Amino acid sequence: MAKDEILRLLREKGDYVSGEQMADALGVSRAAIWKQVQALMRDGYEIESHQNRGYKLTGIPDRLYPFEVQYGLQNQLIGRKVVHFNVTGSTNIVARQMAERGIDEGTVVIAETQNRGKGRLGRKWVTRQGGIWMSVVLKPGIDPMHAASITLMAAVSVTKALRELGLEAVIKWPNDVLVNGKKICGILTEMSAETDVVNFVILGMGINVNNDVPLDTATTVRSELGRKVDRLKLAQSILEELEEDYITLRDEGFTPILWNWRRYSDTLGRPVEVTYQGETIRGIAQDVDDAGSLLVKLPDGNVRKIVSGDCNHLRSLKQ
Ligand code: BT5
Repeated sequence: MAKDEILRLLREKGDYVSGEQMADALGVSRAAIWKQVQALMRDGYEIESHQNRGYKLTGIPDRLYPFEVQYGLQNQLIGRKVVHFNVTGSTNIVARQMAERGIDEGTVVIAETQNRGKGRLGRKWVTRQGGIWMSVVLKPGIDPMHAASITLMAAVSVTKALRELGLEAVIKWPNDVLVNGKKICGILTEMSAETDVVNFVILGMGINVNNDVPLDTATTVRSELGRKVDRLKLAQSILEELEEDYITLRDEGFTPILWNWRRYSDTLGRPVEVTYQGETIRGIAQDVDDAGSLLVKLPDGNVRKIVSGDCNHLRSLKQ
């Protein structure tokens, strides 16, 4: 796209580039360049124009535009296509519709805000400007029984990216990343499957970054670090961790991911209360198996396998 090409030229030069130079490089007229420069300015880019010297990029908007997300991203697969919305209902729904129409694996759908952000089981996800709300289309070719491993993998990737910022991020089974006991990220994995094979997985991730979140149980990167962070860099770092973990999962299976998951888990070894299909059990979270299910040791010594559910960490089993 001409707009992206202009942006690339301005970025690479880091100084004034004349309209004529850009027009020659892109094989279009100078008037066409000016039109695209104006479009970029409407998108929030700050561009100085000087009669003789041309155009200079002086400011980038705080938006997760596809060009910005892809610029400098080290990935081959995840993020090779990025779709951006200022507002949408839910990035998971948009990504699903695209996947149904056969969009490539690795496509990332990002929204600045969502007005129907989804949690699991019909719950709402609060989405305000300043967070990272994105969904990735994956085609892992795994057994539907193993789809939970994608959720656990993403929790590992997000945790690693948050730790690079200096946060003590930990994982709460199955789909939460916590900092100081509060939820900083939630993951929603949805799939389309036949009996024995997954057609595609939509991996939705919501990360509270510079946004407000009106919940006592939640926190944000900004409030934990006491400063705003570069949302774009964090989004790129999450996508890079995700690519590494996804390739490991595809090539070597879930075991190496599980090792990292155990390392960052805040759930294992703890007394927990797990609600699963209307039933609530208490016990000690013993381990996670190779399908991502939680193994809970009950007070009578039996071990229950929980495929999915809600998990609360308890101080003690008598709590
Ligand atoms: C989740 O569900 O944690 C999955 C959240 C996935 C959100 C992403 S954003 C991009 C993509 N598009 C979507 O529409 N969704 C995905 P669950 O475990 O059911 O947790 C939901 C609960 O978390 C809610 O009932 C609230 O208590 C709490 N919650 C809601 N918004 C939150 C937020 N922004 N931060 C932390 N906690 C939140």
